[in-house]
Amino acid sequence: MDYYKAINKAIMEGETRDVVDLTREALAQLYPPEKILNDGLIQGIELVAEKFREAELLVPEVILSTRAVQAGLKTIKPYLEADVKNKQVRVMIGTVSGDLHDIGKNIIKIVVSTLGVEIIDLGIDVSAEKFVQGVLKEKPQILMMSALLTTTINQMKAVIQRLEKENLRKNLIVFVGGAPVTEAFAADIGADYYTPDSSELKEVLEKILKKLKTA
Ligand code: B12
Repeated sequence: MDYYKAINKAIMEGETRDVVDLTREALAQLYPPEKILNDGLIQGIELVAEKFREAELLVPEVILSTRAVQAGLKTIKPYLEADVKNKQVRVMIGTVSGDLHDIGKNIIKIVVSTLGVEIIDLGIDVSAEKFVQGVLKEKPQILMMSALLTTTINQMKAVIQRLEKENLRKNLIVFVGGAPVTEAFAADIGADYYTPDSSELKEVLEKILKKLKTA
């Protein structure tokens, strides 16, 4: 049985129970957790995104697929926990104000957690004020913002401007991402890094963590 394809299919059909069962079975049969995440879960929701774009799936179906993939992510998470320890590094993450999309953010969160850092998740629809208060309170070294709507990506700029105003920007490394975000946009709003997906993010972050450790 091709577990990856079976997980893809179960996500597309919005079958939460099947996604969880197939993920557990694949884990029990010692399929690599990273491959289950990438080729099973991420690939599955990307296929849903494609079908939604082509109007082959409707919002209620997408919501079922969202539930299914989130349950799969929850199942796989403990198997991706880090063996390296970078607990002295704190990463804060959130989806910007007006935006409720969190599948990508949650994937990023899981991948980042495999590097052993501490993660503080502010959730979805996070206002600039809430980001600023979060940074003040938790003092993360890294801030990650996600946005999926062309109408909400400008919130990232608003957050960066607020951080600058409060004098919190200088010692903070800011990552931005999400489907409508581009390298040029990230540079334009004054973010430090943009990566299109989680695998590239992991590489960039590994380098940053090394630097932070020696600093
Ligand atoms: C699932 C989905 C929903 C779900 C969200 C459920 C949830 N809990 O997230 C529901 C049904 C609720 C929804 C609602 C809406 N959605 Co919607 N949605 C999608 C859909 C189909 C998939 C998004 C997704 O999860 N992709 C899979 C994940 C894995 O990919 P990702 O999020 O891009 O994340 C990856 C990268 O971008 C990156 N990344 C993400 N964040 C970050 C952060 C950092 C720091 C980094 C480095 C990287 C990074 O890494 C991730 C992993 O590889 C997209 C279609 C699409 N093609 O993207 C539309 C889409 C984003 N939605 C859209 C719209 C318009 C809406 C609605 C306004 C209503 C509607 N008409 O559908 C509402 C808005 C609600 C709101 N206020 O936010 C549009 C946006 C258009 C635009 N140009 O702005 C899209 C593109 C669909 C379309 N073509 O019309 N949506």
